Amino acid sequence: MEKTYIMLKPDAMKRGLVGEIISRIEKKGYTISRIETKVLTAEVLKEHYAHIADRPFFPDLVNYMTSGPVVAMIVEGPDVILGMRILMGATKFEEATPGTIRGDYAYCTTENLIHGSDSAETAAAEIKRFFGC
Ligand code: IDP
Ligand code: MG
Repeated sequence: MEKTYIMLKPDAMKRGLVGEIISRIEKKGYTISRIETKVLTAEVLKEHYAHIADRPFFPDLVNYMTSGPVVAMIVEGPDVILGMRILMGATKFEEATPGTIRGDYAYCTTENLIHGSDSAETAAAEIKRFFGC
């Protein structure tokens, strides 16, 4: 069984969409094996988002991601890494199709509600970073 790291971003909490998003994950048939709210630091975000730390939008991303608590999860299921990326929808809001979480609820690219690991390597590293296992 594969595992991935999923994080509901601060806008999901502020907009009252946590239940709706978790419900979609459950209805898909995946199992949430760990779940915790966390307040992230700029330091951990520099590590988590190292691949985009030099982009002009990075300071706005850190402000947004530290603006309130996130819901951190380990989600399990067959091919769950790819399956969750499909359920989430594309990064850019204008490319996220209706029926996906971002396509239905995100109206800009920075505040796009949900994070999901994009490969087996990042899933393992992110689960270790946020859950220490
Ligand atoms: P992902 O979350 O779909 O894996 P990444 O490229 O890893 O996308 O980017 C991480 C996060 O950085 C995105 O989810 C989004 O919040 C933000 N982001 C990415 N690209 C842009 C952009 O072009 N403008 C503004 N924010 C962006
Ligand atoms: Mg990513």
